[in-house]
Amino acid sequence: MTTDLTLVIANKTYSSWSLRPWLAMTHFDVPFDEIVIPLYQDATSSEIQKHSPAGKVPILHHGGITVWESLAILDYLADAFYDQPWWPTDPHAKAHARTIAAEMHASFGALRSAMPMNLRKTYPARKWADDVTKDINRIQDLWRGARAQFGGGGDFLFGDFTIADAMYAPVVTRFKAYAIELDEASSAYGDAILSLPAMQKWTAEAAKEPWVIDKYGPPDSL
Ligand SMILES: N[C@@H](CCC(=O)N[C@@H](CS)C(=O)NCC(=O)O)C(=O)O
Repeated sequence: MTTDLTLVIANKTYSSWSLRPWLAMTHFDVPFDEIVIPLYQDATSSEIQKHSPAGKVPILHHGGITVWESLAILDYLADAFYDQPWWPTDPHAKAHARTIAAEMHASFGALRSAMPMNLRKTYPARKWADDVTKDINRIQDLWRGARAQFGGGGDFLFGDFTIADAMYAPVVTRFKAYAIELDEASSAYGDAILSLPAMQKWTAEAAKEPWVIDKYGPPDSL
């Protein structure tokens, strides 16, 4: 397919930041071409630099416009394809959705470095350092709070799927892979994310990838 939108991403198995815009674009049926640049290869950095001097994926090209940073890409898409409900419409819900999406973008470093996303591996339950436990608890508080206040009509943080869900989807996969025990509302929310057809498509495509990053260990199936 050739479209005027190209999303540059990294391996679906490992690239949590790439998942965010890919998931929302696929969920909202926005047609796009994708370029996958595998991480930790000799040419990774030079290949990414061809698309953005910031040197990180995801990167979106739309005609002559280039956007990088996952949250900026999602916000750009919400403006460009305004006929789709990328954000909640109610102003209070939208303000909250933007806030918790930004919190995800800016925070949870302890959790992200302790639990790299790896869609082809599961790990036994273990005790986590205090800063990781703090992140796990904060995220569940955010999910429970959004669901209780704004989630009424659907399975997602603000009822229907929005950018806020796209931002937290990689965390859902981490909680599953690392056997994190969740409260009931967070567990149900995680199931809703994992059941999304777009999420299942990404996971199925990850399973077929040829690359293995040694430092993250062999896939479970090998
Ligand atoms: N804040 C950035 C983070 C992007 C990021 O860290 N991407 C990783 C892949 S998940 C990357 O491009 N790594 C390649 C490198 O650092 O060479 C965003 O939200 O897009």
